[in-house]
This record gives sequence, structure tokens and C-alpha cells, in this order.
Amino acid sequence: MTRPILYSFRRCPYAMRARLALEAGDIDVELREIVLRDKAPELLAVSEKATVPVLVLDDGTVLEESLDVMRWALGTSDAGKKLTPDQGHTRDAIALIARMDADFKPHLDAYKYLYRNDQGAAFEARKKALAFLYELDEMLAGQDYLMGQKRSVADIGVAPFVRQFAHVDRDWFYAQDWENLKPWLLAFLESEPFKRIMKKYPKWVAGDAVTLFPTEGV
Ligand SMILES: N[C@@H](CCC(=O)N[C@@H](CS)C(=O)NCC(=O)O)C(=O)O
Repeated sequence: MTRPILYSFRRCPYAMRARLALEAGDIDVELREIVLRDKAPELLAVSEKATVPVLVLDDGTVLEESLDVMRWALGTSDAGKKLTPDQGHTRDAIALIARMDADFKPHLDAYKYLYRNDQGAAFEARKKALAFLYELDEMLAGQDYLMGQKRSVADIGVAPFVRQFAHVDRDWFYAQDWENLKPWLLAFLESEPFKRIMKKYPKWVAGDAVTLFPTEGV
């Protein structure tokens, strides 16, 4: 049996959430670490869009969206059960993630990219991102995870982006009054699954020995 192939980039939040879903289901894939400024021709050959993550299934199906990779992982393994919210439905979690991609991520990108060159504009962008973060903070009131007392697909879909936001200016982030969001993010960063998916791999080149993710053996 050929294993699915995952084109991934360690620091990409979309790739992180795809890896977290695969990790939750212990679904082994062949991981190919991509360098964004020098993409492997094999990635370009299967995906015109060539963003990461891309998962190529053993029947040749190409999943080019992190949400599709997550949905596939949830549907084909224990990950579905493990990551089902104990409050609300998986579809609500996916809707929250999709809303974050549309409404929060553009402000995060602007904040991150402008921070070094134009702080005034960066702070404007940061302001626009706040509503979503306070919404998360409210969801977390009285519970450890976004949709209950159990880690769900909502947490793994959203947390990599909150991490990216927090890391633009850590001092500022941790000085804010989102008292539920801060411990939630810190717990995510310290969690075993997150540590497991953040292992470093060298850039993949055709002919390299296979890297099995999440198992990591060869
Ligand atoms: N909607 C896509 C977005 C993926 C995405 O934009 N990934 C970034 C890296 S974080 C990327 O590959 N950018 C392409 C590039 O920089 O050339 C998904 O959810 O998978």
C-alpha cells in the first residue's frame, strides 16, 4: 500500500492544523518538508496553486486545502472521535475555522507584515483582529477548550493562528486582558501533540529516505 504524501512546511499555521488532525488519528503519511521560496517540483506538478499543506492520497486524489485535509483525517480514523467537540457539532467547529480564515487571518497577515515597516498601520490591523480574539476568550470562559472540556477540531484549527498573532509581539499579547485565551494558548503550545507536530525536518528532495509522520520512523 502506498501511503498518502503530505507536502508541509513546519511554520505554516495551515500545515500545522493539517498535521494536528493527522497526528490525532495517528495516520501515517510520507512527510515532504517544503521551503516556500524554493518549492519542490513534485509539489508544483500535483498542485497548480502549490500552497501548503497538500495531501496526495493513494488513489491520486489531491487535497489542496488544509480544511479538506482535516476533514479527510476526521473521516478516516479515530481522529473523528477524538476531535469531536463535547459541546456543539464538528460542523460548527469547521464553520468557526472558516470564519477565522476569512475574517481574522487577513488582519493577522497585515499586522505581521507591517509590524517591522509601518507600526501605525500594523496597530490598525491588530485592532481589527481583536474582535475575533475576544470572541474566543468568551468561548473559553469556564472551560479549557473552545467547545467544551475536551480538545476538539476547533482548537487545533484555530490555535496555530492565535500563536502566530501572539508571536508578533509577545509582550503586548500577554499583557492583554483575555484571561481565558492566554492559558488556552500556553496549554496548546505545551501540549504533546503540538510538540510532536513541530519536530524539525530538513527540506525534502526527491530520493531522500521516507519520513513517516507522525510516527517519524523510516
Ligand atoms: N487556504 C489554504 C492556504 C494555505 C497557505 O496559504 N499556505 C501558505 C503558507 S502558510 C503557502 O503555502 N503560501 C504559498 C507561498 O508562500 O508561496 C489552506 O487552508 O490550505
